[in-house]
Amino acid sequence: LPIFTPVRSAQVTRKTMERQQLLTEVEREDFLFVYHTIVKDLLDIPGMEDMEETNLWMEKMLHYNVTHGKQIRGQVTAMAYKHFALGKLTDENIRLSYILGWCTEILNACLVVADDIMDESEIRRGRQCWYKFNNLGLPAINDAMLLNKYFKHKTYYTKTTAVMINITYRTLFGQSLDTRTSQERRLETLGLNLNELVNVGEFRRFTMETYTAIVKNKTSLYTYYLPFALAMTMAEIKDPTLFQEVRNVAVLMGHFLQVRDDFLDCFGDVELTGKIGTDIQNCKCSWLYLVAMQSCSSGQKSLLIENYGQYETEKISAVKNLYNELKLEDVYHKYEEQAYNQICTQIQQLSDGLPKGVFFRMLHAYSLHRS
Ligand code: GPP
Ligand code: MG
Ligand code: MG
Ligand code: MG
Repeated sequence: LPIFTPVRSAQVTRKTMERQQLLTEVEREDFLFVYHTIVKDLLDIPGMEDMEETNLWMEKMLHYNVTHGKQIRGQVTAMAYKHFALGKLTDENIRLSYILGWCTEILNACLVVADDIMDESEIRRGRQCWYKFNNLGLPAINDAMLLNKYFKHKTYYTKTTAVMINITYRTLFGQSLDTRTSQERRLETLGLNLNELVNVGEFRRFTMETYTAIVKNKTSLYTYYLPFALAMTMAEIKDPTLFQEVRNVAVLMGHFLQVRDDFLDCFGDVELTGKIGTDIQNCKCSWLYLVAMQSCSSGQKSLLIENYGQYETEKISAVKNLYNELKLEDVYHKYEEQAYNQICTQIQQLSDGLPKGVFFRMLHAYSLHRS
């Protein structure tokens, strides 16, 4: 198994993060070159010559939101395709796999722009969140356009499109559960009941079970399953058990990533994560909160309930102080080590046809950043 160094917020430097690469430098240049050609295709639409200014605007919007991440999902799509393509690996197919990779990146850009609005965040990737000074643009529609333009005559067109739509759908559902769980908790502390207000079925409480459902849907599937599923679909892999194996390990890896994301929301260094946490004031069903509730005394529990989900600085600090008292940093590092080992074992046990090395590299590529 690869040697594991737990991620300690204070110890991780930019250098160690930059060492985690997926595609080689030359491949990354080609990957970026493909980005510029597809942006041109997306914006040079016949009959829209009168929209030149808006086209430039859209180009700027895409550049700001799509290219500034670590591009892990996109690169993994391309790497996984290389593994699965075998005899079908041509320059043209590599280029097409890069386009599919950019589809995952455009989807991610769309999701994080929306997520930052929902979470009232200020900073993403070390820069102002896009919504702070701008309208949204239409990134999701771009995926459909790209797939149609480049893949419409391919035998795998319908299936790749279905994978894209299906996973986007699951992510929206996960995000819906994420935001409603918070709203419901907030109202509960005010003595109100969202159930009665909007007349829908029973809401799910703040439990680890709810957390697992949120994370599987909002994070794991689009981050870890989608890139592999797209690559496998393009390579026309048919065996459903292979897709299921990838899905199972993706769910574990996504859970691990989101727990770390929740931990860093409170304990992370803004310089390294590129974002400022908002989970406490947003009343998020965060891993830290659930663990705190499980391990605190009844006095601490009332303090936590009184102060969680509110914007006053003193209340946020009260929650952070309690997290410190409960030594949640240590609890997290224990979890991290155990979960990491479990994931490594699962990857080792994958069928021989699956690219274990790509899974390991993806696992290590997310050291601090999530996007
Ligand atoms: C992240 O949770 C979840 C997503 C980025 C998926 C968003 C999906 C939508 C349908 C909008 P998070 O809010 O903890 O992430 P971060 O910490 O990066 O803001
Ligand atoms: Mg969110
Ligand atoms: Mg967020
Ligand atoms: Mg977060």
